[in-house]
Amino acid sequence: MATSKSEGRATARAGANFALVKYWGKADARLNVPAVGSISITLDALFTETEVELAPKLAADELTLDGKRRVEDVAKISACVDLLRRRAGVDTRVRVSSRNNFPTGAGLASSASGFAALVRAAESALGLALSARERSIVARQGSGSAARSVFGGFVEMHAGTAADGGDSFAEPLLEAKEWPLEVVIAVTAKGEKETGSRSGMTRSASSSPYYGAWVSGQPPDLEAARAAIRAHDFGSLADVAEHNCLKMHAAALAARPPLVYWNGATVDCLHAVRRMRAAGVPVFFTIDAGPQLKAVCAPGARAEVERTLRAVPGVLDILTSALGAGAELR
Ligand code: 2P0
Repeated sequence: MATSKSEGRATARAGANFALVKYWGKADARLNVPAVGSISITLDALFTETEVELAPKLAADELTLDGKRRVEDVAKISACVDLLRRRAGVDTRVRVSSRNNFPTGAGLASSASGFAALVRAAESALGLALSARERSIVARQGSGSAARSVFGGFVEMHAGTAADGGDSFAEPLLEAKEWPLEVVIAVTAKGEKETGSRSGMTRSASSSPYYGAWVSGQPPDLEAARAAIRAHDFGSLADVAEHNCLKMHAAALAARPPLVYWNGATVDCLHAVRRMRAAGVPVFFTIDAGPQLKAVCAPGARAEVERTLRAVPGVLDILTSALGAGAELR
């Protein structure tokens, strides 16, 4: 692959992230401003690598994802790159080639790592130099969770209140090496999920009787998670993360039509994690808009958690990861 030094071309890598206090719902769909703040961890083993090349002869942007042309996703990519083209004062089209080293669209945060890598590479290809905060604001407009993958370790996304979304960005809370938690992901289904996050959260906001309670309950959860991370208090982080995850799913389940992201193996894994923690293993679960269960482990607990989840019927695969860095040029 080309390096960032070639003119008009750059490659960046960004890790996937998942939230411990979740983003679910939008305050402004056009600017993609979330209705609630969120707190996430960025992973090092699941990442997207994206090359952006200026292509003055093209009439429209081109996107290749995992080796396949994705015409249907070009509009989203173009809208995000447009924000950077406008800053650079150019309208040159780009050729984007992106690769995930994990399944795309299966609830493993491919849009988060994807847009974070895209923004980092496109910025450089266009000869811009953004601050990390500006990068996070641009990435948010591609995908809300991507604002967090700009940074590594533990990250907080602020919903913000400004009408232009100027204070809706992520920032780092704690570096990965300061508290090296590990992650075990139980893959319980492969292939792209039925209802994406974007339509799922929109449906929850418009039809779930629990959506208002979800939004108003977020500030205390953010405060509890922030305090637990600051204190490296695993038990408190486990309590608030599981509570917040189940509240998000309660709001989604109560939407019309309902959003049931779990399968039987997801629920069996949830019980397995709860049993382990009751027996003294430092682990907790979280689940996003898909059927995969993510187990977050204190240092030293990963091997046992991996062994236990691998034995749950219906678990097709196990992925493991440490926490990683933010979006970087290659
Ligand atoms: C999260 N999720 O905080 C939550 C929990 C899914 C469940 O952020 O519409 O793909 O592109 O801003 O970023 C997924 O939402 O949504 C997500 P858009 P995105 O990780």
